[in-house]
Amino acid sequence: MTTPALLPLSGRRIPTLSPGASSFPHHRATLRLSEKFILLLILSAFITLCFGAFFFLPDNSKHKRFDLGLEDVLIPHIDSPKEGKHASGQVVIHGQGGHDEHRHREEEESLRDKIRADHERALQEAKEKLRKSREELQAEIQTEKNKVMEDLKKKDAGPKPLPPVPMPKVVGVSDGEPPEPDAKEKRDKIREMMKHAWDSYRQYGWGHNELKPLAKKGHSTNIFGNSQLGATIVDALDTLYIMGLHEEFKDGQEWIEQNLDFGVNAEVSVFEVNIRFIGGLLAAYYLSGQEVFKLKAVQLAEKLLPAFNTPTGIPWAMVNLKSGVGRNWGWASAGSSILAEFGTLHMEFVHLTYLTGNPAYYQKVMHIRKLLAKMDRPNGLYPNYLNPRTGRWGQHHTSVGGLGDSFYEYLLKAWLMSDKTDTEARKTYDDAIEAIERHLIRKSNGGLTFIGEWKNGHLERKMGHLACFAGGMFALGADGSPDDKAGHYLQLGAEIAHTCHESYDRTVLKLGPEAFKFDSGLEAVAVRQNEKYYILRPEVIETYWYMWRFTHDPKYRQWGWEAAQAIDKYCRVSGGFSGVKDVYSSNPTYDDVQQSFFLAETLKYLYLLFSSDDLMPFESWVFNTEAHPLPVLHLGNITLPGSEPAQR
Ligand code: DMJ
Repeated sequence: MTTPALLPLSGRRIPTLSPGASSFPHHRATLRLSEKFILLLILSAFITLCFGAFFFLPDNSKHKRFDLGLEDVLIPHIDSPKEGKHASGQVVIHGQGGHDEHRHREEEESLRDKIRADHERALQEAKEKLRKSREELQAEIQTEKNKVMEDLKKKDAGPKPLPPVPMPKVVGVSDGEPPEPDAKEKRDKIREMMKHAWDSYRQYGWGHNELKPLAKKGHSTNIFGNSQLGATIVDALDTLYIMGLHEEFKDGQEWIEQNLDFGVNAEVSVFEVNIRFIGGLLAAYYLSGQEVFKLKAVQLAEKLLPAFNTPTGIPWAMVNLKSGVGRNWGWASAGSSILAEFGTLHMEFVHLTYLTGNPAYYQKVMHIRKLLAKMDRPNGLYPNYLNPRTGRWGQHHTSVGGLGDSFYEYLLKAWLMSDKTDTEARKTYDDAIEAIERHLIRKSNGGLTFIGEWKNGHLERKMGHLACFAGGMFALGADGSPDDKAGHYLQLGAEIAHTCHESYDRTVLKLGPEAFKFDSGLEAVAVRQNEKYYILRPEVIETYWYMWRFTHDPKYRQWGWEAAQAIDKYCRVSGGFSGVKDVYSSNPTYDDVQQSFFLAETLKYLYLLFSSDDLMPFESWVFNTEAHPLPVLHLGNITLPGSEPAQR
């Protein structure tokens, strides 16, 4: 019998199997690689089964009596300390009486029969497979392929349709035109700044995450991984909506409908993606009622869930949107997750459960809260680092600025967003703030109240721009604070606002530095070169807005206007707005980045500062940490799936 060396298959030529090497009836059949692979699989399954049979035998002591020639392998050696326990077990078995002997023999018999039967069945199955014709095998492969295609299609079709849920009462989405002509004029100017930022991004960076306003091209940072997810579009949507820039909003919506795809191979920051994308999409949904935003938010949220697959349930800082593999920042204390990152998910995740009926989101964030509640807190403070593998704190650093900030903010806002029913969140916030006041908040020699940073039992007399948001937080939390301390917290908010304003006022550009000191005769000024930059951050203006809403003291509008003018004067370029590297220099250089939060937060807070209070009132809306408004959920009337007490 001659066997052609090669037969053409699908345009490729591959060698045949040697006929003498197998019981394959169609000796001359040529096998494709996939078929060979199946055969190999079958054979290896068969071999595995043979070996597996031995390994699954119930007790080592019984194996000894099998005439399989494997005693030496299966019976532990007496001199092995790890296996000494098994050896002593053997002695006990050998010491049994005749009845036991008989029983053992029977068991062995039946076990041997079982193995024999298994072998025969496997052999039979293997033979049947091998007997199949090439066509049959091809048909099987095709069926498998079809199944895979079907699964893929199902995946592409996106999540199952979401259950209908009542839209929370959306009030205060009004024009908010202020009665004062001066405020109206200023508000128009802020809207014009937003137009310039948006149009520049539209022209030069469309679809990229951010914009390089000097180079006039797209920009991105590692928080978005290697992706083009249009972060600026998503972050800016609700600001556009609130400002009545509806054409621009529609443009953004269209881009999202046609281009926003989260199945990309990009390792993103769970925190940043949550606050900017999920927060932004949810806010756009609640404001406009357009389903696409809700669907996209849910699709993205599903991609973030694998980040919670850690030994403790404390999520990784980063997750790959495609593979679901998570990890932490290399710089974070011995592989730790960060308080302000895993502690800033609650608002969005509660809304996700509300909108999808899927309890997973709510349960994930409640698990984090419960875990934290059980932990010891040095001096009542929450350290910024927590190891997701061990569940232990990393370095004992505490801060209300970067790494800690929005954890405290979300405790307060969880309570507000639940229509003040989540009293556990409120209590946790109150306790945390009490410890912060005791250990971190001080008055400088010049009478400026500041929030320092706690580092291993030592207070660093330095405050970050990021910590300036806390003025607004204290004011927002004043009502409802324990021991009738509402006045105290409103005052504390005012003092922080004043200090942060000083940090702006003591610079050449009237823009605040990234961090400022209260040490060695210094008051609210930056010392190190790498702390002198301003990157279009919102926190100081955010505090002005909250203070304005609670006090209507005109100085807050005045301070906000000073900041707006400085931004327009020193950060505006023909291609958008840029951060500056040194606020103490009259001739600053640009960092050439238009941050997405400039459109999401800085300009939105400025606009609201010059609007009337009936636009987005606090009774109905709570702003997430990226200034995306989410409606208050009247949880007195709603039960979130997963929040019900466990059934007995
Ligand atoms: C924003 O992305 C959010 O406010 C976050 O909580 C921290 N700060 C940046 C802007 O400064």
